[in-house]
Amino acid sequence: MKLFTTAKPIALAVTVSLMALGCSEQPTKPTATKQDAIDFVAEAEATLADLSVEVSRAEWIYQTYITEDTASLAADAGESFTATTVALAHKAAKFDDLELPDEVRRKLDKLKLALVLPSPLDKEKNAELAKIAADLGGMYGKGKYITNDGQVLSLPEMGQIMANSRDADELLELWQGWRQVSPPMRPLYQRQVELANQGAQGLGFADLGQMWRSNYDMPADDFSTELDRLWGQVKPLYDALHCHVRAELGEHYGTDLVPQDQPIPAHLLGNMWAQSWGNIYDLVGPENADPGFDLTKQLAHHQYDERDMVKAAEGFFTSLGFDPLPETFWHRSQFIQPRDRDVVCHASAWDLDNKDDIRIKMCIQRTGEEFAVIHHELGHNIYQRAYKEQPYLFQGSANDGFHEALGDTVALSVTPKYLKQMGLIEQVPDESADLGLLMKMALDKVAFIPFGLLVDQWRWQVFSGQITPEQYNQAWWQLREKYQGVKAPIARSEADFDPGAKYHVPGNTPYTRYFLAHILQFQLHRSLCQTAGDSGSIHRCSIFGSDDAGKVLAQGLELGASQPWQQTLEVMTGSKDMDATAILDYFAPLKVWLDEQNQGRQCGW
Ligand code: X8Z
Ligand code: ZN
Repeated sequence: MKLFTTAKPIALAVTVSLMALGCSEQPTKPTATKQDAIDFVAEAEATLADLSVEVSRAEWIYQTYITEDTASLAADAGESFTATTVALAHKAAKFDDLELPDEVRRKLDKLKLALVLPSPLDKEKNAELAKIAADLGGMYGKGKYITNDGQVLSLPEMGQIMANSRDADELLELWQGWRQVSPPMRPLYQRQVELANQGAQGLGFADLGQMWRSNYDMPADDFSTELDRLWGQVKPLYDALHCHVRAELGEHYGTDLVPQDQPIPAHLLGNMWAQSWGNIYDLVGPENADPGFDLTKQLAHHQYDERDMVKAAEGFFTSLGFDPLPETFWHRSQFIQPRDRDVVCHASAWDLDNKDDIRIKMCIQRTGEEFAVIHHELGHNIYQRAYKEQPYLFQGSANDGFHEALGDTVALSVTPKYLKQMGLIEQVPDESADLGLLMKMALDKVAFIPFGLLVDQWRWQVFSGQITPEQYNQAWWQLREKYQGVKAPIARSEADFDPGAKYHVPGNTPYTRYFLAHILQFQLHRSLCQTAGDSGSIHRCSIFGSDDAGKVLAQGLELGASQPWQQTLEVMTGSKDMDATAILDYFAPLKVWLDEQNQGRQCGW
């Protein structure tokens, strides 16, 4: 493994060539050359590649074994990685006015945007930020709730109860219980915002939100406009789904609990965050269109354990021509929640050495929902391996929405036809069940879209100061109501910090990527189905076993972040624009049905 003496030779290289310019009496600001920039980028990439391996290892150990010691090691590794990256990003500014080859310019831009939480150029503040980030992650990971009758529940256990219970009191208790995890995060979060904003400003951004929005190969403001456009395309479908779901919940729980002219109480939607609603299918699905199988039950019936579920998902990717996962994946991944220690259960996919040491970390539940999450995570690993030959600064997805979309795109092909091929169900349901299947999918995917949008609407406003710390919680609920039409089931106050009860806030993972992924996955699915030669309706198509679809996918994935995402999207779909018409096509039959059902109902909130 190469070891570079980091910043020093880089600075020297620049200075030497500047002196060679030999300005006489009037010492002018020395200028860097194109070759300096090329050398600088090469060294920066080598340095960061090495450091990133250390940081990943420390983070992996921390997240799979949370203790004070591992927290400290993770914070130390994060601290040095951030310090080095920030120093390099500042140095990159030297080349701002130089005309450079596109590849070098793109790498310099990527370097400036490499950190989610940039620290100021100050040793103490950098250490403080690294510690806060590690602590916040640990607070979430260690979170548990002791029920009124004394049971100690982990988050996955609470998730299972939220999915299956139809007892409003029990749901409320867990909803409220889990949210006790986050009030202690509030002062840390506030300080973290201050520090990371200073870091972003040091790099020339107005605030951290503007920095996050600048990573989409278009001006940050245009990106916001693009999000509004895409949401505008989907909103009528979401509104129709919301109207129907609220009406059915009103039938089940009574209209006192679910008033028909107000947002839906957040504890009744089958999910801790009311972000996807597939678990309440039994309450809202159409009559006479039942798909006739329940994947969770089928997995149990066929005695699939966690590893079998991962193997099956791997099989989908290999059917497209991707290599099997390496042996180390099976030894080093975490599939099952360890009982003897705290871990971060939230699913994630890792690439420890920027080459072949890919892994997932999950606390897999044996459910259909988790089967989809496994495909999602393997999608990350397959993507990581596909771009591993790219230079370090291009080892990433076209934009972060693509990374989140790949596994989901594949999972859209987990159709009944495919499940039958796999031997997981005995019979493909009749076409009359399509409406039921579409409803289940809409509850998972369409319901998610406004949530996918609002998390960063909140964060961006927090970063810009438009939302002050005194308004953190109320602003969160205003956005939840505005976008999702979902409300807190009990009064909340600024003693609460409900955004902190969602993994990605203490975990500092940008969230707009999931909004994009929910648009992109349908767009990719529609186009790959055409490539695979499936001319039937898009919701029945499966690309399983299609070499042609696999080749197109691989072609796009291998490009990594080496070119603007618009060009990669064109390689994969023939279009340069993100477009929500595919999701509308997919759900068109359901939309007709929803509109019929909603006739005479009062919609909106
Ligand atoms: O966090 C995730 C993945 C890991 S990248 C499991 N997702 C978001 C969430 O759970 O909130 C996938 C969908 C949205
Ligand atoms: Zn993901």
